[in-house]
This record gives sequence, structure tokens and C-alpha cells, in this order.
Amino acid sequence: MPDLERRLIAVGDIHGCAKSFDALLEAIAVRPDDTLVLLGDYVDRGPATRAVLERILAIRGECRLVPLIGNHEIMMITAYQDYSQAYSWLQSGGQTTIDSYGGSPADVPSSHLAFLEECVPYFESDAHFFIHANYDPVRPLEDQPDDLRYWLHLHAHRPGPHMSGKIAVVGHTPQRMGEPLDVGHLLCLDTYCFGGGWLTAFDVSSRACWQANEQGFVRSRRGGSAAWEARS
Ligand SMILES: [Mn+2]
Repeated sequence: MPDLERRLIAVGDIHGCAKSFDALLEAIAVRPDDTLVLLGDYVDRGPATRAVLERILAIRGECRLVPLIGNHEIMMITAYQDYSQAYSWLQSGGQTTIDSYGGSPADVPSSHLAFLEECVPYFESDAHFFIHANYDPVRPLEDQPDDLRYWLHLHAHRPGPHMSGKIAVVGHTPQRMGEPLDVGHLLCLDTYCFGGGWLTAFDVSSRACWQANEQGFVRSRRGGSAAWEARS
């Protein structure tokens, strides 16, 4: 299959929403030649972080999986490295993560913590780059500051086109109306799943889009179409 027809699918912030993630994966029907870029923030806030991480680990063999690291993975890793740092993580949704494992920090398996450490800060293809939160348009991708890469929301800093000429694909800033933000040089796929919105997957090759939510609804639309089609 020629490269142009290969799917390069980015998935927005999952935040413990296993039900949505499972439905989304079923709708996408992941294939071995797919590249699936997860934009970070798998843990915290939603009810089922444990199930989300189990599902991510399970699909590693089913496609080319590229998991990015988000600020919530950073907070969780930091909490496990230094318990004196745990409070801010627990206050930011970490308690629901612990609860999903049974209620004790010791219940989180080392394989899950090891996975968080393996997540990468960014990924790039010929025409796109993928990063959790934000970027400095005049800095190379390998040299982005952490406060932009992981933390700064788009309403605090809406970056212009990146010097690489590539389209940015980010998560982190919730789009509370449930629609991805698309401003041409920048696409944001955090559509507020844990807060009652949608979990979004977007194929940057075809511009096809899929969404699932915690109520069990799934919808999709073809590249170039403005209309959603409901799926059972
Ligand atoms: Mn985030």
C-alpha cells in the first residue's frame, strides 16, 4: 500500500475514559499499517485510568503506536519518584487514578509506570507534528520549552505557524463544544471527553474524524465533510 493511503491517526486526551476509548478503537478498526499517535493525558480525571492503560498496552502490537507524554503523566511520574510531590497530582485528578487501581498507590503495576516513562515528548511526519499542549513557532521541535510543550493552554498563547511549515496537532486545551479546533496551521483534538464531551480521533492523511463519548455514542465524518454520521 503506498504511503499516501496509510492512515496517520491522532487521538486526543483520554483522561481515564476507557468506555469512550474502547468505542473509538472499535470505530477506527486499527490496522497493522496504521500509525496511531496518542496526544497524552491518558490518566486522571475520568473513572477508569487502569483500563485505559491496559488497553494502550494491549494495542501496542496491533499498529505502530506513538504515545506522547502529557502534563498528567508528568505529574504522576513525579509523584511516584518523590512522594512529597504527590499532593498536587492527587488534587489534579490523581486520586481517581489511584481509585481505579483499588485505592492504594502501591496497586499501580510497575508495567504501567514503566509505560508512562516510555512516552515521548513529540512526534513528526512529513506534513505534521504532534505535541501535547503548545509550542514556540520559532524554536525547533526538539528544543521546545517544557512549559509550552506540556502546560500552556491555547487561550493563553495561540501560536502562529511553526517554522517547519508543518501543521501542529495538539490536545490539552479542552474544546468544550466537542468540535476539534482547526485554524489551518493548528489542530486541537482535546474535545473534553471526561467533562461530558467527546473523545476524538483524526486521520491527518484523509481528514476523516471519529468521536466517542462516555454515554456510548459514536459518530464519524469523512474527510472534507461537515456532517457527522451516527454509528450504533
Ligand atoms: Mn494536558
